[in-house]
Amino acid sequence: MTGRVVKGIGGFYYVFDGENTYMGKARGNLKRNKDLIYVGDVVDFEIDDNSECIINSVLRRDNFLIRPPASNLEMLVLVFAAADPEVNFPVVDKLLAACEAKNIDTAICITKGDLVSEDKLNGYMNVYRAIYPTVAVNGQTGDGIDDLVEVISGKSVALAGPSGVGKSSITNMILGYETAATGSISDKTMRGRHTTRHVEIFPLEDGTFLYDTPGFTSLEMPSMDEHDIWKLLPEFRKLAGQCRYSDCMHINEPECAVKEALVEGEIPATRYESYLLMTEEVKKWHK
Ligand SMILES: Nc1nc2c(ncn2[C@@H]2O[C@H](COP(=O)(O)OP(=O)(O)OP(=O)(O)O)[C@@H](O)[C@H]2O)c(=O)[nH]1
Ligand SMILES: [Mg+2]
Ligand SMILES: [Zn+2]
Repeated sequence: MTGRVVKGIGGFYYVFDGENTYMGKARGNLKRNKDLIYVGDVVDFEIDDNSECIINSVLRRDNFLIRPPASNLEMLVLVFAAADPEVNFPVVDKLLAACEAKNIDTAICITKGDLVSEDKLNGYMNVYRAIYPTVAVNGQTGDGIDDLVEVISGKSVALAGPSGVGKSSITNMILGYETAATGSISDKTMRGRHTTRHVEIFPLEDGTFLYDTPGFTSLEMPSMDEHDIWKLLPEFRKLAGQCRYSDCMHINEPECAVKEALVEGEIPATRYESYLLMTEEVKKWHK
């Protein structure tokens, strides 16, 4: 049988075959390396006498991220809050860069607009709206959720971002009445815990596979050439070839189109600062 791994906890996996979800384990040869199965993997499995699944092999893993740990993503929605917690742009921009490196489409979802002025919320939206689909959603009232659903509909899409920004609230909101049946979210509420500890995929009626993922506070840059980092920022990439030097890193060079765009306000200061931090971090790796 063929199915999709929708959850994995301590060596147990949940596999969804389009109709039912089976709990079980992976074959010994797969288990030896505990990172060998990702939530999101399409797997070949069989059912044993106890109605438990045994995963035989991974059939498809088009892509994967280490943080959040998930595979076969068509889109990642970077969720961050306008306040509580305060936005950490370097972390946001690093995850966006990681998706660029892996060719995973991204969208931006900003929550908790109710906690800040309209100007402040718009300021956050303006950092990203020129480069990625950008929506504002209230995870408590559901305002804006339709805009998000429009962006993600039919895709394998992960909600990812810092802890406490409202990823699970949004997941609940999109699931609607189905939420109770899924168990894990109501479990969490019953225990009074609000932190998601495992990636979980919720298959929706319209073919969307919605991944709720645990929050994180930091991210490491992948090992890569420092000269290539600017290519992971779409608004920098757009200016390729317009600097005086063809190998311009957009830091200290004269007649740099990126720095001109920064001065003009076409490139947001936070994005440029994130770029400098990413470059510094990668340089440190190489020392
Ligand atoms: N004021 C306000 N609160 C919100 C909004 N969205 C979510 N919250 C609240 O923020 C808190 C955290 O929400 P969660 O959905 O658990 O956040 P999460 O991103 O899943 O967090 P982790 O699982 O730890 O990564 C909850 O108390 C929510 O009710 C919003 O738009 N406005
Ligand atoms: Mg959560
Ligand atoms: Zn330049």
